[in-house]
Amino acid sequence: DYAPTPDDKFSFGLWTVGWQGVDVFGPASRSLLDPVEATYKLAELGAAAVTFHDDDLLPDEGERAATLERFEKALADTGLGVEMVTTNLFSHPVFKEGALTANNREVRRYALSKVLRNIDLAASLGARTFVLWGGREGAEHGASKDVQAALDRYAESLNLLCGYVKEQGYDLRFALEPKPNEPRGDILLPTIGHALALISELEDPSMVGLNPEVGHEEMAGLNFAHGLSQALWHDKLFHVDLNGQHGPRFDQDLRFGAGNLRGAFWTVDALLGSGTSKAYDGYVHFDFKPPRAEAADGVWDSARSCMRNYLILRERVQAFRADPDVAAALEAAEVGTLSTPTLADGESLADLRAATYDVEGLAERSIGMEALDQLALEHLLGVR
Ligand code: 3MF
Ligand code: MG
Ligand code: MG
Ligand code: MG
Repeated sequence: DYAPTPDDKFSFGLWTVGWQGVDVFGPASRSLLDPVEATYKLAELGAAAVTFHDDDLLPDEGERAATLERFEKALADTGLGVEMVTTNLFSHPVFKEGALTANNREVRRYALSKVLRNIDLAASLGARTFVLWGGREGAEHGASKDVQAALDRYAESLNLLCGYVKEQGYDLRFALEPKPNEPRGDILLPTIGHALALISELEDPSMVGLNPEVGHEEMAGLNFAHGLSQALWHDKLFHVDLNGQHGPRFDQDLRFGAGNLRGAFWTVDALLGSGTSKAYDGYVHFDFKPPRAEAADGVWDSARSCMRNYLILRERVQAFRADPDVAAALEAAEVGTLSTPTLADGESLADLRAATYDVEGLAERSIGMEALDQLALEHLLGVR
């Protein structure tokens, strides 16, 4: 019956169900949801963990200790964990022109101090992943940002943060979350590929990976499942933000399964290791926004559906991968053959050049990929 259990490792950002519907054209449409109440409710729905930005849980400095105490009681009462913590470096106007890569040095120092404080909090709550989404790290104007200097500062910050985590002996890794635009006109590290490239330039690349989000890649017209597979190939899929998106437009943050449903099928397939490859074994984290039009009941319907849709899609994907007709179609499409090295053991490039190739025959060969894709579609539609 697609009922989630803690073994499914579903996790929710407290900011998701807590979103009050404030958008560019109007104020809140829903009243404030107490994050501690939300924690109890998410446990009741079947989640295994929650995540939060400092400002989601602890917006009020004066009530910090009391709120943390209530929150830790909720975790103890429900058995929920805190698997990831992140810092809000985008809402306060102090970050209007960037945080870790702001032109203004005082802003950069303040941003770093805010992250350090929350790393301590993350470690004290047992979180193993610290996500950094640089929503304000970017520009609207050409000359306003020296991109290479900004990347120097991004790398500097990450190196300092990794050094701090090691010095403290925390069991914590960083996950960068790419996004192409919104709120800035152009955000730095716009895609999975850009973020991977930056990580390879760090002092200790092993401590930094990715937190890719469905909608962020699809806003740029990219194939999310391919992005996940490449991140897995680099051993960099530290975390994931699942949601839904209808093609290139504003960041919709639909519930998982809404929007690009075929993309969602391949997303689950990629997370499960696409049949034979490296799989993701972290938390299945949802970063969505219950639509502004919904009232409180709709918020919980939306959260419930994220998990239900994941479980339905997981069942469809597993049925697809277990189907003997699919195995035959994969073989006809030579999918498995791609795992064979192009140059054989002991063979030289001279051998390869000296060989003869039936170019016309190869050009005319059948590839059978429409048949394979139709099988996937029929599994997705539930008719097989
Ligand atoms: C914005 C996002 C962010 C990040 C979050 C975690 C508010 O589009 O996706 O959610 O996921 O800041 O770092
Ligand atoms: Mg997002
Ligand atoms: Mg989004
Ligand atoms: Mg996100």
